Amino acid sequence: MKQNLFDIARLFQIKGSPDKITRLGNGLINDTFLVTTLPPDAPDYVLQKINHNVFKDVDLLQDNILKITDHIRHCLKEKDTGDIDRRTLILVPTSEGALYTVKDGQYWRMTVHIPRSFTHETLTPHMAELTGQAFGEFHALLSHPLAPNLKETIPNFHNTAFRISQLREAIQDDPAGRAKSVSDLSERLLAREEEMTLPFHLAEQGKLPKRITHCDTKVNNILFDTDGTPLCVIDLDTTMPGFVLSDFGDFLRTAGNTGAEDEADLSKVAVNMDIFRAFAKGYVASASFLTPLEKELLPFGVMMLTYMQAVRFLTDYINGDTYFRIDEPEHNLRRTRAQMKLLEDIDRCLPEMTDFIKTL
Ligand code: GN1
Ligand code: MG
Repeated sequence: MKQNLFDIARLFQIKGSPDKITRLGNGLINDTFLVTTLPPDAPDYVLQKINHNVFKDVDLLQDNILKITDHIRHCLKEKDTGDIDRRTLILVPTSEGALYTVKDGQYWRMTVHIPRSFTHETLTPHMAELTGQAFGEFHALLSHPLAPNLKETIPNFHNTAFRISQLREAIQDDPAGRAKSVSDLSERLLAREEEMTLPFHLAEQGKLPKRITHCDTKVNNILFDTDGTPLCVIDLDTTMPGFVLSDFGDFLRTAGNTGAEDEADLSKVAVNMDIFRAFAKGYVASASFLTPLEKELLPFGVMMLTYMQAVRFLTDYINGDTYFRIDEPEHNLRRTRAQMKLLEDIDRCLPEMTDFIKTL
């Protein structure tokens, strides 16, 4: 495998020669590796095996990412922000000039590793406020009149009704014979269908706009500088039309949880209101485009994204773990329980979140 990775890395236009290749990050979909190179002053790279089962149209995927990063780079140049090469991803083409390569049926791509950048699983309130600002700016850049037109890399990705229909289908087909053992969980989730599809009805009535959103704003999908300031939004695979409440919610589902996404000890899982307030303050301050309804629905987003993630983890458990990477046999069930515990606490905190948003 190792030798193989070196061969794959050499298919791309890299400077220096690959020295070490190690696993990077903890994404649940793609396999990511850090390629360090020699001589030491040559750039390092991030090599990724794209999950082709999840991303069916890799041309579209890579084309979207190129459009997004080109647009962000262009805007940052205009604003004269400086340090541009650390503020947006740079795709590395193959020696044939392609944005990805296929070897033995596997899809691979590469980006330049951003020097002195780090991911964090937990943030201080100050970091959360700066991250809120950073996501507000990210949305603003992609709401810009010159922003690219992006197509959906995964159709219905954050469509709650679609995710619920996938859960129903899994229960019906029950391919792993697990549906009955988790019927208490699925019943609790299915009972909230109406409530959780609200934004889609508002959009149908023309009341809620779709904008370009990231659709995977987990706290570990943003890179921070050595001093803890946000540098660059990464994992752009699902950047596509959506509701801003999705991105707001998905960030707080992860950074605003006092426990881990897959926490086994449910007593550790709760809403961290300090992180909620800090992130909301930063986000609302920089997301100058928000309509009053979009702003009002931000706390709803925290609830909806946590709900949808519980539905998706439970669906995958019932289907026999075919979608998310698992590290142990009952991992998706553990994740489901942790998300459902968080959802309970979000229900409790929702009035407080709503009141706070009104003060901004
Ligand atoms: C996946 O790839 P990663 O780990 O950043 C998933 C997200 C989920 C997340 C849950 C394409 O994100 O939608 O919210 O896991 N990405 C895809 O941790 O399904
Ligand atoms: Mg990721």
